[in-house]
Amino acid sequence: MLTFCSPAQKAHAPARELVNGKAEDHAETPQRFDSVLAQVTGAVRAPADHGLAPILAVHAADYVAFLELAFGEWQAAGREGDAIGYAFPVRARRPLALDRIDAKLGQFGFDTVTPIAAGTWEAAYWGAQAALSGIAAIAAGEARQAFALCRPPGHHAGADYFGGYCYLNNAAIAARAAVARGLGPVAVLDVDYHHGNGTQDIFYEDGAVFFASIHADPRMDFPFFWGHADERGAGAGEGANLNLPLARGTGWREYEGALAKALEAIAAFGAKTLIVSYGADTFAEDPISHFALTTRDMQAMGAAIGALGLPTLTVMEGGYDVPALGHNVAAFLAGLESA
Ligand code: SP5
Ligand code: ZN
Repeated sequence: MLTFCSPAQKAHAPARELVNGKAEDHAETPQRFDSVLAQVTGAVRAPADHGLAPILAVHAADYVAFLELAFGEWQAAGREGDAIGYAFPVRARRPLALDRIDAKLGQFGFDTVTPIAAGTWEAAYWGAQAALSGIAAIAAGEARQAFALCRPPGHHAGADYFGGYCYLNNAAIAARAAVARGLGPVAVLDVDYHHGNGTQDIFYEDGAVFFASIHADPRMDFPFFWGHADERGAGAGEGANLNLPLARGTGWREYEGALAKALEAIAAFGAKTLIVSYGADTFAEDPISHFALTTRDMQAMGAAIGALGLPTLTVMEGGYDVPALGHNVAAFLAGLESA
């Protein structure tokens, strides 16, 4: 599988996340990148620089400027360590042009597990470029399938917010670029353990991109406030959003049924290009998640998705069992290629 990634993506290395009332070692580490890179087969290419325009086609300009400058402002405020907000506006208070870094961290972030560190912007930028390069390769007919080894992940980031270890929504940036290149209609299939709330929000009223997500029931798991089955899209996007929440403990037998429903809906939508937000945190041994898939199940998942026969870009999302991560990704990609 043709793979795109840049070593700059390892520049993001947040120390801790505040979760369950504790400061814990951050789960989304640079070692994840090495684990995956060690197992991919086929050519590995550095991403081309497509610039900010395709990022700004998804994300708000003030949000992107914030991301780029936040760590410097944090340091200028005399702070040590990574930037983390501590006060959040309840249900979108009126827009206020506040300058203080802590106000901006609250305005643009929605949790305390997503610090902005010294290399965050650089890593997120090059991850987005990797996804864009994958779409460029598919558009040019160089490859029918490609893999963007994005890190940090992207699917929890919305048009103007970060969270869930995500800053730029790589899958959404790739999807919008695919539409712009005439590769639509596009479907995004999100198989990370967590609901892809950012991707859902970005395309909620957009009929050009179908979003389907299979994830842990948000009544029990992050991100809680999105991912419920009754969220079906709105306006021009009504009916183009499909959430398939599953109970903790789900294994392949139940997962396979949900996957079949998602694939059927994507085919019915008439998608011509598929973007898969692939998270390996559905793995039984994942340290922060609660499904029960095996490495072999990852291959079956890939094969089922590959059977759609669509040009497909796989974008890396979560997966926190670092030693197993590369093997799970490789199994998924092998399944995808086998179809
Ligand atoms: C991309 C992605 O998979 N983001 C997941 C973000 C979920 N973060 C909050 C989950 C907290 C679970 N608690 C475990 C603490 C381990 N240090
Ligand atoms: Zn996840």
